Amino acid sequence: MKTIILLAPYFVLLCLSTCSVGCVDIVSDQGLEAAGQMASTPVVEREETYDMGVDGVDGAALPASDMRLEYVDMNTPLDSSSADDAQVVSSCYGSQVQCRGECINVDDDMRHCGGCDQACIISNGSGVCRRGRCEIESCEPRFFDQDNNSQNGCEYQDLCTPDQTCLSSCGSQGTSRCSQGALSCDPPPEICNLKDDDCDGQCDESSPGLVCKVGVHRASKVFNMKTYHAYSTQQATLNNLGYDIERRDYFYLSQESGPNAVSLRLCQDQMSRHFLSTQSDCGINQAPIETLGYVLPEGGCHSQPLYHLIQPQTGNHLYTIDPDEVALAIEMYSYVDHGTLSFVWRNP
Ligand SMILES: [Ca+2]
Ligand SMILES: [Ca+2]
Repeated sequence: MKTIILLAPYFVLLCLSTCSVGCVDIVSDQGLEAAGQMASTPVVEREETYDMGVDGVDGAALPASDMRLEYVDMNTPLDSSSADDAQVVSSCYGSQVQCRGECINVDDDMRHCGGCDQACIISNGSGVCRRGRCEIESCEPRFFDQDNNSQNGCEYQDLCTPDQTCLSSCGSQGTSRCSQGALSCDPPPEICNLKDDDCDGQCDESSPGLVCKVGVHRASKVFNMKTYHAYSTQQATLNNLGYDIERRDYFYLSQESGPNAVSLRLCQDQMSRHFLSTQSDCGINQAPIETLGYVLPEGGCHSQPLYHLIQPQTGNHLYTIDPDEVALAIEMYSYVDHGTLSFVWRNP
């Protein structure tokens, strides 16, 4: 079975006899083309299912010599404007199709993208018709296409507000940033404050243009066959007190104060022995020789203990960051452990 259209001779004859205005001659090929170009002129008078070789359903099938057969796409509604516009009978060339009386390349036409009357419109943005598909060209400010679906256009609206104060992942005060509608908090640059500001896991780390810590030299001298120690950030201070540098930059102090930080001072007792103290009067009601820097009595900021030992016979004060040296001083040189003075840093 094949669906075909029968053009009854009586309609042809009617046309032939009355053609003047608004009617075309469809007997000739030229007439068919003209019919296709006139959207309002009906080409099909009636249609029916025709079984070749058998009389019509109503028994009034006409001889082949008396009828005109026209095959059309039955998926296209005959009474719709687009169907009229996209008739098989067309004068358009190549891949163009006829839409509303115009020959259109539906591959790149914004009004007829991929087919007649399929306008390329992108919600909250602008589109472009490529190869018959309507694609997103750009989104309006603060709108984004997050699901890569052009059907719903730029569906996501960015409600994020940039350049606002926010809390970074390491607790510092950062600045809000918006990326594709997502809010994030950029940490600030590192500064000297005994905290990790840039969230890199390092506290007051040195970088070009930033030095937060100062090295403390360990010096010693021998007097009456006995060894004494002193500590200072200034080699000149130690030399003036009669000491020689034993370990340069043995440990580090912060140059800037911060939460829970206290000053570390170089002091001297009545017997001219030198020691370190976090007290402003050195704990002996004496003014310190100098303030060296800042330490953390409770630790933090990747600091480590500064151990304090005293040799009872000489009264020498020994400070070390090495637990092995603590054990050696006690075992070999009879030092007495005075615990942890405070917390300092091994590296700048
Ligand atoms: Ca840091
Ligand atoms: Ca810092």
